[in-house]
Amino acid sequence: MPAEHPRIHSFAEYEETYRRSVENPEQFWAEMAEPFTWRRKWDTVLKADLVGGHNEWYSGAKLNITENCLDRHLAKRGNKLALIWEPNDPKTRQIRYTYRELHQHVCQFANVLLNNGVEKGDRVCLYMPMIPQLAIAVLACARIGAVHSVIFAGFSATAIADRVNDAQATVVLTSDGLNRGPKQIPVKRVVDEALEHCPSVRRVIVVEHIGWPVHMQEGRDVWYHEEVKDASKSCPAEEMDAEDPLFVLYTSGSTGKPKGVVHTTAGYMVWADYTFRNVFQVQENDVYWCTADIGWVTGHSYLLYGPLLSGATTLMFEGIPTYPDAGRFWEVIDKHGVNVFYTAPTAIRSLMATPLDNVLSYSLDSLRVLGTVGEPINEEAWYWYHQHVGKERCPIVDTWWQTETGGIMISALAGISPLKPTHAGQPLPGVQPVLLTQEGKEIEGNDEEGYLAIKFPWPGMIRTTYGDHERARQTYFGPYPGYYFTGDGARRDENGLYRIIGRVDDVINVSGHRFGTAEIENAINQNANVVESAVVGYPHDVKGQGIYAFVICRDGSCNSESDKPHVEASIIETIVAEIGKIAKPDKIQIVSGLPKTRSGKIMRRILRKVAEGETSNLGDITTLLDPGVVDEIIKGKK
Ligand code: 6R9
Repeated sequence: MPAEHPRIHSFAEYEETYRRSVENPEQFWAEMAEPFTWRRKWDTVLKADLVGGHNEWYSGAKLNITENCLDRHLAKRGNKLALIWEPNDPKTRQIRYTYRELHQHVCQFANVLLNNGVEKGDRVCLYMPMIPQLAIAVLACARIGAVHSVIFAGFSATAIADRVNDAQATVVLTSDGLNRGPKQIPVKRVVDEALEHCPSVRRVIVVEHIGWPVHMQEGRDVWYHEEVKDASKSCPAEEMDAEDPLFVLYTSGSTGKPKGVVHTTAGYMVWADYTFRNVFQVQENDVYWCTADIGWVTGHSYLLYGPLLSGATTLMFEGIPTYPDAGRFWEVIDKHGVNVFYTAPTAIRSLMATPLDNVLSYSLDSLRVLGTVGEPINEEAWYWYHQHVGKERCPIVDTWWQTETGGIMISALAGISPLKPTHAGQPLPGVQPVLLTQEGKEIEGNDEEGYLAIKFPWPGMIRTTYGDHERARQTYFGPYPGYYFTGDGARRDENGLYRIIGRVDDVINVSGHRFGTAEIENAINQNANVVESAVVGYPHDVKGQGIYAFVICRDGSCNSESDKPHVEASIIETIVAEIGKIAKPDKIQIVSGLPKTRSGKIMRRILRKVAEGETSNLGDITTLLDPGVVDEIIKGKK
């Protein structure tokens, strides 16, 4: 019988635990790691390097994360539900797997991967709808030591190709199509288009999901159901080093090209489990639901790994919050008796905008804990969530973290810590946040604002960016040597609670999804009509931030007002092809020039103010090469 993991039960215990975790981190994290299944224990708990970014946790240990997600639970929880799948269409069949069944499915697909020549260390890309096979495949990769790289199924063929090529993946898993509310999308076709440019891929495994006809390329493509049919339901887990990569997940930064954030095995495991148990305080018989897609980090850590490591029952939802109507989330909560619910502020805001009856017609009696993630939650949305969903009895944990942090960093512990709307709260044990001045000086005391950085390693931290460590070093450890730099600005209130204000770099957060302004500009500049563009974020009621693009057109391509709609539509088409629909700008303004300094730098500060509608206070514009363009831009504001 596995030892049970300790959990924090009271605020006094939190304070004591936090103190211990900071005073003696190595001893603390050794204790927290103890109850897992290890093939071999570590030699060293931590090798820290916040300058070069070469941090290691539990070096020398051997393990397999799936033995900890699955095998470890079989004796006690073999017949407990591990995964509940709720389909897009509420009238179609749900699927439920016990821990024992999930274990068998994972082993079976692990054997399929092995039969198809996948070896330890190979990269496997997954471009899939939110269906059980995606969860199974992620775990199957981990079972055999292949590195999974899930690509959100809204990305375009070009974006897939970029990621597959960067990771040099040999195998891709996809499906015939996907359901998204009332729509069906031919996923395999998108993959086919991408793979024309991906010479490393030699096998595509296709799940039959919506029954659409697909083209199967001879010698490359095989059907999931055919491969699985005769595969054995047992598969010994590959023995992995603590620091062997577990997955790569691409995320946007302030430069043009998305980076492959690499997480490794042992530290990520300990972190996902520790943060899940303590933040959400999930109880043995709870049903837990995280609405994130597995294509994002939240789906990795809090739909799959965290809950399964803790032996919880996790719900996976294929659909969208507004199908068949805007009461779907609440209907699913009542139907499955969901106790803990974790979603994004953008979803809350979009549902708030629909008639209140959508939520009031459900009991929501089962709910005990609510959570949010991905972006700052505004006060109005917080109170609506608290009142109408949580019926003023459920604590809301506002969890701040990033793809790079692997798991939650700053958050209340449900039912334990004080709550303050719009504040993420206090750091979890092991997390040592600081506020820095722009020059990198630590700001002491409370009631202060600054750049959020972390001054000590934690087990779930990013290890590198795939294939290019220098990029990770420069991005995260370069700006302030000795600190991990988050890219976020934050405020510490008079009681030491953190409030995340937003990005301080050129990253826009649209509905909780990150985009680099340079990434969108690169896409726009692919359009034949475009000479140059500049993209900024602006406040948006539902999405948090909207995308505002200022575009200069080539001579002759946009001569009159009547040309504009056509050019704008063509720019949108280019962005959808280069990145995907999720990066569609909300506003495009065609301009004849951009505000630039004499050295040729675009002054985004000015464009941001214009986009925000704050044109009365543009600050100093005398350093501009041509201050005249500013007037024109203000006049043409959308
Ligand atoms: C988990 C995730 C990370 C960025 C992060 C910050 C923003 C996330 C937040 C939040 C305010 C919260 N962010 N959680 N801002 N309050 N509770 O979202 O990862 O996609 O990498 O985004 O999201 O700006 O830097 P990722």
